Amino acid sequence: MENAEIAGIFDEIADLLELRDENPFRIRSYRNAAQSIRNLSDRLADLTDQGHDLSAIPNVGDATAKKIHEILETGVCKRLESLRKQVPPGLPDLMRVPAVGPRKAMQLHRELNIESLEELKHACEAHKVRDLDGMGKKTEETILQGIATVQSTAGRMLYQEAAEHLDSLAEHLDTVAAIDRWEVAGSYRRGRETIGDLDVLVHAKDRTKATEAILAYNAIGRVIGRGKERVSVRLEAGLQIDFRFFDAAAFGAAWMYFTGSKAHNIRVRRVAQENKWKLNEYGLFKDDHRLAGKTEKAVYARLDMRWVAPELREDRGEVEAARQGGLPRLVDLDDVRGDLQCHTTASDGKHSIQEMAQAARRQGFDFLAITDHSKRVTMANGLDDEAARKHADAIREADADMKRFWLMAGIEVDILKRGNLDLNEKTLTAMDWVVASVHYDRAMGRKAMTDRIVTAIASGVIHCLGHPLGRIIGRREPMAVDMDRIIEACVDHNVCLEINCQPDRLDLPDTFCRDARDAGVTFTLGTDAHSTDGFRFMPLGVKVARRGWLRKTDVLNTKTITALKKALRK
Ligand code: DGT
Ligand code: CA
Ligand code: CA
Ligand code: ZN
Repeated sequence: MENAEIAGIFDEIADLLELRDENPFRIRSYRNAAQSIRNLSDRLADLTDQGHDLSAIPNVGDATAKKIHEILETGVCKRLESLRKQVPPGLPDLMRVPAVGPRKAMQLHRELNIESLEELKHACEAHKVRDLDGMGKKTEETILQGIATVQSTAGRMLYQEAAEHLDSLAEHLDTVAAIDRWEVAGSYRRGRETIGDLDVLVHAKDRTKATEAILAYNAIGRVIGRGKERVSVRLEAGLQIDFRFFDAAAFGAAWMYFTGSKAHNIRVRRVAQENKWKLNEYGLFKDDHRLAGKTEKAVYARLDMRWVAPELREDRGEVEAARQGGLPRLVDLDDVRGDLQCHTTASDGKHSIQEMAQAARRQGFDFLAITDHSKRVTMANGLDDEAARKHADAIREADADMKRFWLMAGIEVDILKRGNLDLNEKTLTAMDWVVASVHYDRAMGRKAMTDRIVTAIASGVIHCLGHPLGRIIGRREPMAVDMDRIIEACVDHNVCLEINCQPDRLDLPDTFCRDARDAGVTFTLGTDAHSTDGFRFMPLGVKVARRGWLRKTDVLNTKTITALKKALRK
């Protein structure tokens, strides 16, 4: 069982407790535990096997540790099972809709007998919801929008969660002697933010033996289909995995075909057709003669194309670029020298300045910006002017102790309702690094929200706009803004756009990165780490950057300390 599933159990317990209107502190503690577990870089199952004390994990007390052991041993949590019986089954689903909290969910159930997202959708469309106490036309519209958000990711999994499942699967596959080679393809290889299913290609001399070995994997819940060419399974956690067998002579063509995207494939196939050739998952063919197929490179090359990085294979102009030698040289994880957003115990982080700095250094970073919240974010214990300045002093003191490393005194300052900033100018100009973000009062029109953000960008005291669209994948819609105006303002005032690396944010999303890049915007990568484990999300941000066609020069984090200092003086 993976950490994400265990975290999911605690989140569900919290949801159910909320529906039952129980002690808010207890609810909070389950949520915090879920969050900590998601951020953990070690698998709970491994920690347990190695005899570690789980209650040493932040936000995991003795009672929670006991539940984790129970879940790992039995696969279920009794507390959850009994809570489930006390609440109508569809209600937790309703609560996944952004505008629907526990109180509204109960009310919808009580007064309209609604038990599922579908029923809620129908009720909204039939305008039955607007007449309920405390709701109205606006609520109804917001709920409908929220249902669309939830449904757009229904049946899909966050990239990071799929990555954890794949890591465990990889350990298993690597021990199977019958498998000569295996590779992952599909949306996962292209680095999409959510994954429908995993596609795995296998080369094995003895396919029967390989199939037996694959099916012995202990996280499999159900075998969906099994044949000579293919095995499909569903993990207990719900993720489907399609394994397909190919010979070495076709492996490259197959990898290309199943990496997709479908739209990319169709375009490449057209290039083949221009030559009266045929391209499929077995190779590139002239009549029955295979021209290429062993490697992707060979297939692309035979088509007179450069090899296209998987992240670009979305039919956004990459095929033309590959034919004309116009593909960008994409930024790489190895180019990244530091992290420009993280939190410490000064606001809502779990570790101290020193602990975060040491962890960043272990990660191989040369610099780290500590960017705790400002006071408006009361839930996170945000800092006021005085506290922010003192914190900056403490950061610089810690920095003085670290050789060849720059610990940057920074802040994540809140952008208030009218675009003014939550801390005064004197505080902000004294910082090495200022990220500005919207966290509250998100419900305003597109024009007003754009004005608000542009005002902050034009303040002359911020370096970077944090998580620009404020979306949470599958849970919260991106804010409605005029991205063109924001991009223009960023260029005019030399302000960066952040790519936030949190698995459920990945914000700015890839599709916007390219426009901003073309306009001349510089980007930053921020893991937004809230604990020392959080730095490991950097690769996710890099994937987004690559999908957005960004080069090394487009990303501020790739600079050396000296070059970064120079850039900031400008
Ligand atoms: P997902 O699983 O929804 O996150 O997205 P993908 O892209 O992994 O899609 P999936 O698993 O249905 O198929 C994997 C790849 O196989 C897909 O990206 C392209 C290729 N493929 C699947 N069906 C077709 C097809 O009908 N035509 C072409 N040209 N390619 C296909
Ligand atoms: Ca797939
Ligand atoms: Ca598939
Ligand atoms: Zn933030």
